[in-house]
Amino acid sequence: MHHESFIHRCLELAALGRKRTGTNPLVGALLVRNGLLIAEAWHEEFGGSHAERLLLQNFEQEIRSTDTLYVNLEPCCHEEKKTLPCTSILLERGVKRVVVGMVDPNPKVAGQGIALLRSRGVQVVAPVERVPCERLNRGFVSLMTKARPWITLHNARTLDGRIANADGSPLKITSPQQDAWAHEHLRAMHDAILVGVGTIIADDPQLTVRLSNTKVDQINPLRIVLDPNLRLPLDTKIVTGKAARGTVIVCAESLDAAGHARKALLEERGVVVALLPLHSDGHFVWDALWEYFRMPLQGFHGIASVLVEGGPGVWQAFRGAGMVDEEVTLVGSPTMSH
Ligand code: AOF
Ligand code: ZN
Repeated sequence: MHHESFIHRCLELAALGRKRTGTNPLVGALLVRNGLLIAEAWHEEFGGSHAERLLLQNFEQEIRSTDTLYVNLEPCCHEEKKTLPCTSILLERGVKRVVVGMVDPNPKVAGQGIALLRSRGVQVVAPVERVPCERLNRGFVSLMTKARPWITLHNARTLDGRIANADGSPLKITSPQQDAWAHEHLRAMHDAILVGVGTIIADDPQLTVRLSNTKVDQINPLRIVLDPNLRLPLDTKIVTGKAARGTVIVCAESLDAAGHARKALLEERGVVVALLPLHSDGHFVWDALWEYFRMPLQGFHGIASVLVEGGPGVWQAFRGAGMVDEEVTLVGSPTMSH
């Protein structure tokens, strides 16, 4: 049996749902008969059918007792959902063998899906390739276990540790190759990119996925700007033109009258301006922020992963709050020609 390679195929399928499943997990499922793949499906979007249900709905033939269903996440068994639990359709259709990548961290499932199937005579092998399964669904796992998205810090420095010129002006640190890598492996892999307003004022970045040569997601991450006093200039790239529709500016709920006027101007362009509580130390109340980003917003059904791109004040705030799951530093040699 090649359980591992079939689970890896589930993960490839599951990844097709990236940026479409919101706060739901990325799930792929397949059916194997006599060692051959005969059907596959994935959870395509938030609110759509779960992967294993979709697979069985589209596969009209009778299931044989020797067929094996593979799925990277434990089938759900909880009743109070939008749809019937997947364990029901597996049992109804007579699936007798199931291979599962990882236990569902959702406390409403948490092993009970597997236990139910076993109690009904289904042979369940689990977990298989748990580590890559948890890695793919790190956003969903984080939402379920920490009530916040997975957070990656992304920064760049020179070999000698500089992040800006001596006068504070921006310094182009990374090479075009490093930029393309970051677009493909960091920006395209996260639901949202977050920066402080200082980074927008200094660099006027676009915060989109565009430099990669290889096939990447067509959906750009949501752009989030932390801007307590709403200082954001109206002529920056992230709020002009089409980009505005994918941008959320987070500012303090205690905004003054001038701030409210700017907020109205931004909203006219399609930007969402979120008013959220601030602590006395000037940082946002993180729980309130993460709660806000669980909601449907600008085409996303909640945010499961965030790439924090800068600048130093924002990095420090995230480190200080213990909210860094992964940190990627690109080391560049800006004195060399690229
Ligand atoms: C998915 N897609 O393929 C699987 C999921 O809100 P609902 O009714 O869609 O249920 C979501 C829960 O179902 C989710 O938290 C997870 O525990 C379980 N499995 N969810 O969105 C899927 N298999
Ligand atoms: Zn399900």
